[in-house]
Amino acid sequence: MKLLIVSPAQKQNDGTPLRVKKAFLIPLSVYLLAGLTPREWDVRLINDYTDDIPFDEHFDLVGITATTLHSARGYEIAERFRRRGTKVVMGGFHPTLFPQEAQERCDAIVCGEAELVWPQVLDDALHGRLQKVYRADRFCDLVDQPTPRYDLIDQSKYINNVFAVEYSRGCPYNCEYCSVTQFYGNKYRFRPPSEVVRDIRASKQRFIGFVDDNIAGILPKSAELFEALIPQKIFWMSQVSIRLADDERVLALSARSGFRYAIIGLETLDPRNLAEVGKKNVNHVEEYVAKTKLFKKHGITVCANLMFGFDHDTPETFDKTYRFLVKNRFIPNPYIITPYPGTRLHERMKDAGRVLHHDYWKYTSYRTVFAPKHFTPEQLDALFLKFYGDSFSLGNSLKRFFHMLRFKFGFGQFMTQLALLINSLVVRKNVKKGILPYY
Ligand code: B12
Ligand code: SF4
Repeated sequence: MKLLIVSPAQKQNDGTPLRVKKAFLIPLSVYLLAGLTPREWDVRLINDYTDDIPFDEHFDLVGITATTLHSARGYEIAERFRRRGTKVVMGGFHPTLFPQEAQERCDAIVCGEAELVWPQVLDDALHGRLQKVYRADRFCDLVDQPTPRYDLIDQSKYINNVFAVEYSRGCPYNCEYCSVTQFYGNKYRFRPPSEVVRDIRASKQRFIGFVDDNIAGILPKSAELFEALIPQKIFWMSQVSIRLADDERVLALSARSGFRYAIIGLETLDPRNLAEVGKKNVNHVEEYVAKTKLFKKHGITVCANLMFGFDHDTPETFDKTYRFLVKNRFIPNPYIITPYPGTRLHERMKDAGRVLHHDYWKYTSYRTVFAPKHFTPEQLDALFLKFYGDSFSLGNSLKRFFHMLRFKFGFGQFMTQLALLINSLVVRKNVKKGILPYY
């Protein structure tokens, strides 16, 4: 029995899928799905960004993972396989949060996590009785997870050999624009640290990228993981909330366990925006500088996730944020706020007639898809791109490189900063070309 699992690429402006020699990060879902598949299946994994899709080969089942941005390309792939009679199942955030559309374009969809339903899907496919919708009736308990099939990764296809590993699922917060709590509900779950360590060892890598939304949502649980990571002598990165700095002991522990790159959702410098999107219980603007300094003090580089286009943003917001960013030497990760289907933001925008279109392949978070309050969509796009380009100027990238070396100097720190500098140069090139900086 032959199974193909595909992670689709984003589409470019001309509608064709983006092709690159090397992608940034390894998509964990496909490797985990392969790990969940019984060994009697012959599994082939394709990252559409870097690999050609074997449309002419025979497969007993094709699985496609899709977030909203990737859904249109996912449907194209589904259609090509279905035309030759191959059954296609789609899973992931988009079919879960917007099942109507995916149901029409695939033979089956999986709503929610694969763990509890995937064996059934495979068995049904084998016996020719695939159902239209599979929905897990509860969340899995994240214990006894199989190791993702890291052995199937072709490292030559990635810019960074940062292997994706997961500790937690979900988030204790529920911001208006975010799909995470819609997908995972209010449950914030953790894997046993021993199983995380098992996966890290299986990856045989020293650079690990946790794909958690917030690796420090409950500090004592984070501390358990960090303790277990210390003997592994790895370097790692993750998204994390600024609240990790509330307990410097745990923050220091994270640094000892190899935490080198923290992606923190600062989002905005305007507290009114935070209130509007339900994030004021997580972020307090007046403490951004002091709290992030604590991260740096422990040798952790801070990448600031920022969003533009909130209802209180004006053109001046870009200048103010740029000055703040340069002064504090944060690596920026800017987005335009985007009403992804299934989120509360989408409902609010739709009710107000502010959603401009439903071409989801354009929902990149790098272009405006709704009517902003104090900009025209074109103006917001233009200011955003200028902000992006300016933030990643060569001068700013070099300043950030030297800045962190002042906080802590050592071989590990030097190599981290060098890798970040190289990444910055690639991002800069991508933004200039008008394509998504990360994929
Ligand atoms: C890591 C990550 C990234 C990384 C890595 C991407 C990569 N190559 O994998 C980077 C930083 C590059 C990234 C970028 C972006 N991301 Co991102 N990312 C994530 C994050 C934090 C984790 C993804 C992950 O690996 N999870 C672990 C795996 C195991 O979970 P999973 O993929 O959901 O798979 C499970 C189920 O969904 C299901 N499943 C999934 N696929 C399939 C397929 C089949 C056949 C079946 C049966 C089941 C199944 O089973 C799996 C196991 O239970 C998620 C948030 C999240 N918690 O998922 C956001 C998330 C997916 N990203 C999001 C977005 C919007 C983006 C960006 C567009 C920009 C942005 N605003 O961040 C870009 C697009 C990049 C691009 N060009 O492709 C949104 C998507 C929203 C939506 N509704 O589509 C999310 C949900 C974040 C959010 N807060 O809303 N991202
Ligand atoms: S804190 Fe982050 S992951 Fe959690 S709901 Fe808000 S945006 Fe989503």
